[in-house]
Amino acid sequence: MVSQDFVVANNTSRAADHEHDYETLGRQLRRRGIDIDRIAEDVARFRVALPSWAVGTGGTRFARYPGPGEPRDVFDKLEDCAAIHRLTGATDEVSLHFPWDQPDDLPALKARADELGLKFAPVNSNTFQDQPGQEHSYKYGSLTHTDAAVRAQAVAHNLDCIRMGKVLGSRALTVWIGDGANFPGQQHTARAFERYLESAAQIYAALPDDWCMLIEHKMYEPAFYATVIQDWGSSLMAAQALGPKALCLVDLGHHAPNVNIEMIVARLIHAGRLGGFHFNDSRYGDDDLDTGSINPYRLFLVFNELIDAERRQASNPSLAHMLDQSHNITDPVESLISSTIELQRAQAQALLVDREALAEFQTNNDALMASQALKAAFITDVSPILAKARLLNDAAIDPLGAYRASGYRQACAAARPAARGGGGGIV
Ligand code: PSV
Ligand code: MN
Repeated sequence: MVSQDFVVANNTSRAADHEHDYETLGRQLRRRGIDIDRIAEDVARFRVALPSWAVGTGGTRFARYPGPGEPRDVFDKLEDCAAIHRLTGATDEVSLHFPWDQPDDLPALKARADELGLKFAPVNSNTFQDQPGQEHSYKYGSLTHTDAAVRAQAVAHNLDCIRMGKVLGSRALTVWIGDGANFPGQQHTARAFERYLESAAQIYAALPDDWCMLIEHKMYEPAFYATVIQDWGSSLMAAQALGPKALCLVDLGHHAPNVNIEMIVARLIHAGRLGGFHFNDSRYGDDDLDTGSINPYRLFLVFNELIDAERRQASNPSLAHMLDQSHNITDPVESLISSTIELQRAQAQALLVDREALAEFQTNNDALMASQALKAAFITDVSPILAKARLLNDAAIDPLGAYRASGYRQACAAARPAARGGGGGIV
């Protein structure tokens, strides 16, 4: 564990420079009519859930290169998440994936999370893989399979996820299915969607009153010709057919290249059905790269829509922010820290947008100045605000620097002997 005393000591040597930078930026922003403290307080309230599966080294179909001190089970994963939260102050929630994270003793897992100051975000079901001893295979689908017995098994797994999530204090179930077809004609397109709705309705009926169901769409992979819930249109149609507790989850990597994701966000908010995000970044497809590492402007534009909706008091349920990345060549803890910072950066930049000026430029069809209004916010170096927000949460001024100085990874390497070798896939 990275101790609080360590964080405080690490901050001491950086405090004077931070104060100076924060004051300088504060003066600049005051000239733009912005109160820096209010922005820092808003950023300090930002939270994003860590995906349990991302604290282990990821992999591709070709290889996996395990790193030292990888978590061996869900309890180790919680420790890594707690270390990340101690440094960022923004990640006190963990999103579990069942059955990957299924412990023998759920109350013990809950107790450990309480001890570490962690809560449980939406739980994720997995019907895209067969599990040992499972009666029916998901090779040709799960919730949309042509065989009713397979569908029933997939529904039962989702109900089990809800049961486990209730014990852990989670409040939502994320459902992503890999169901689809690799060949034209393989699947009856319309019937497969009807079967999805029928299965999903059984899951929906089992949701506790204060839960919601997050429907995650994905354009392709593992199905390469057509996926049943392939886009936000299918996701929204399903959510609207199921009922008000069904919401759409946007994973940034699940779209065709160049798709305007911020526009999708705006439309889902209009429908009151945006449920949350799986944040990551990509260049080609579902690359699962670190958030903000490829296209930070797009991330900013997504947050711009969120802040705009907040200001308009658009009636959309509160959002579940989650990371969903695969760390193939970096220390996963470092990637998750840096991704959290990038999310807060995008949020801070979006908070700086002069919305009154922007509205006027839009009304007057002044395209150039409207785009400049966004750019002005985006190019502001908000790093001192992010550091201040972390200080408000008793976290680190420089989380990555502090992490490297803490020797956490080396301690994990000693305490967690390698449990497995290479091979594809995620932990
Ligand atoms: C699928 O690509 C996905 O985005 C879903 O959220 C899964 O639950 C997750 O990645 C892990 O495979
Ligand atoms: Mn995802």
